[in-house]
Amino acid sequence: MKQAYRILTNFVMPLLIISALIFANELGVGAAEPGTIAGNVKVLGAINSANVVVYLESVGDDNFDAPSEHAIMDQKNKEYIPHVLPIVKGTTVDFVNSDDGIFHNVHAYREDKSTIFNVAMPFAGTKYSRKFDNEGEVLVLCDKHQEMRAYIVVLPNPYFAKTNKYGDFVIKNVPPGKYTLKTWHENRQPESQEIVVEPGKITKVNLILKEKKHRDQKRASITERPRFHKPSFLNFIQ
Ligand SMILES: [Cu+2]
Repeated sequence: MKQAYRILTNFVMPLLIISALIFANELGVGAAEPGTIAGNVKVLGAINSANVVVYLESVGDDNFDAPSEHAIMDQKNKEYIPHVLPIVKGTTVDFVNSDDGIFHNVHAYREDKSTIFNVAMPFAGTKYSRKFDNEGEVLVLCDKHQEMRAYIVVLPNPYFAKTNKYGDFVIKNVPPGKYTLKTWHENRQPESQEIVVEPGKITKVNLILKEKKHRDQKRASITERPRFHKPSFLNFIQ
């Protein structure tokens, strides 16, 4: 009897506890509660502090499924809406023409000014879907209307936010850990900050994006309108 008890306490019980822990881990029980990153980015010298993309440079191995839901880039009143569209890599964007009787196109460029694609959007209701797998900034123009300009910012993970006009942003459900938080803005140098996210807590971040200086000219030239437009529409270039 004594020996049976010893087997139970020394062998069976620990085994049961270990199996229970493995099971709990698989269920996500005991996984650290996520945290929140909230703060403000001031864009000095700009009309307002909107359209700053705030994101985490890397989270784990950055291996995240893209959302099945498509993002939308609308062409309305000769404007791209939204002006800045942050997405996680692998997301499909639906480009839509909502302008009755206006012939638009969507001309998308890589950061090196080479064309990613150039498609005609001849009438209201035209839709073109495109998946973005490569991280980085995509400049979106319309060859017909100089004022039409937008940016798609393709990010490594889903932990990002876009500032409102006051510069406020919130990134929710962030796994606890140490990260490098970075900014993207269409004509400001990126800023970065090392941060720590703790379970169930809010990490506060305040950043300032300074005005462009002459040494920022290189960056400015990237966002200039490229001058080598292909004149023909309806050509789908990979
Ligand atoms: Cu247009």
